[in-house]
Amino acid sequence: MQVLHTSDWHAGRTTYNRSRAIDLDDALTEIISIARDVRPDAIINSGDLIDHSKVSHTEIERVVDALAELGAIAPTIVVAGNHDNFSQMRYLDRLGRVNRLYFVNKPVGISGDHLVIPGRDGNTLRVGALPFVSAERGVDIFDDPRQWAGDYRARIADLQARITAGLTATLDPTRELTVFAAHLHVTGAGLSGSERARHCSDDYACDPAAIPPVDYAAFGHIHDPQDLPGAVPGRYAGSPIPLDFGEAGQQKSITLVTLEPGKPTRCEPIALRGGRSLIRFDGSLTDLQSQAALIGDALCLATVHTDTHDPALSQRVHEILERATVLDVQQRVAGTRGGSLVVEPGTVTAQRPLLDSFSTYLQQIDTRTAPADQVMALMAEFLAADHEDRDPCFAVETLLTDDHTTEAAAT
Ligand SMILES: [Mn+2]
Repeated sequence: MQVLHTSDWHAGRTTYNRSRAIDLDDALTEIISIARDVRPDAIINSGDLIDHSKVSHTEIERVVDALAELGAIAPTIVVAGNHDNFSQMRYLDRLGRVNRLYFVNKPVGISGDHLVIPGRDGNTLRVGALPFVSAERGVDIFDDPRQWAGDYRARIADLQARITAGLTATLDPTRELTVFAAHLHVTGAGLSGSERARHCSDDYACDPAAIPPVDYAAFGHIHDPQDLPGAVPGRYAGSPIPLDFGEAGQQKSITLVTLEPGKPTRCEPIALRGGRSLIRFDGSLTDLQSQAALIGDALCLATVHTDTHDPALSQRVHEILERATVLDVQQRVAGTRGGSLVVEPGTVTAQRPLLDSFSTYLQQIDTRTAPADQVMALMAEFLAADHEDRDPCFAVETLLTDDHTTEAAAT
């Protein structure tokens, strides 16, 4: 049997505020065309279909179109990642099953509930799956929430052991093959720096020895395509495009897996174009001129060294790189101290000074439509949410969703 494994599409992703939709479109077109050529028995997407909870409907529509095309080629299984909207997965699953699309937002395979995919060669695939389990929200997944005390590694190992037991019960190894699909960070995997930092910390690192001993383990979460650490045959399929500069230069791919009872699994990465490249240029204007053709239509961060201050530098860079998307231009004047005026994401460590500066700024400009303390509270929540890598949460939002008829009647 053959399985095509892709992952981490991150629809709705932006890089330096620029949409990556055309890059993802290109990659999805390529993935669909590979799937048409290969005609696999199953397709697995191991999570992070969308980048965040507020992705536009247009971007979700693109993802749905691509999945519908894949579903027409072979049954397609999507396992929820840490960036996905778990509730959305629930209703997508109901609609999707009509079109051979399975959206998994809770562990599958513990109690004989694995997915069964018949192969054209007469063999059958049993698929167990483990979506991303957040340390905060995963509580209801475990038998006894009172035992959930933060030992993530042990809990995930236990879940994987139970999925293994379920998957291998009554298995006929002469005609049945097993696949385990998951969105997890396994200790020893090579990070790109563009994965959501909080969900790739040691708190979230799982034991490679705990991966179920299946014929193929289809993993998502890490963006650089690579073999799984440990002894089980498996891959991180990786993201189909470089999502950020941490992934610049990585050869993106999709993995074609060939499975045959009693034989070792064959994993073959098929290279993807990967959309436009991400390039950091560092040199003089003359260097830039000579490299312009090479930079082409890339998304480019340019650091340009000049002898004297050039106020029109940014314009010159844009003219030289007319096909590229110039994200940022930094000028380094000879003899002056280099230093970035731009605050790079992740470099702000102390939030307090930023809030203090904002307070000073507010005092200077004053507020018109809301009291200053309310504006400060909103800003504090924005900064805290950014620092903790979560969506901001405002008490006032509950007014939009809660039932306030009683209060309304009273006033
Ligand atoms: Mn991801």
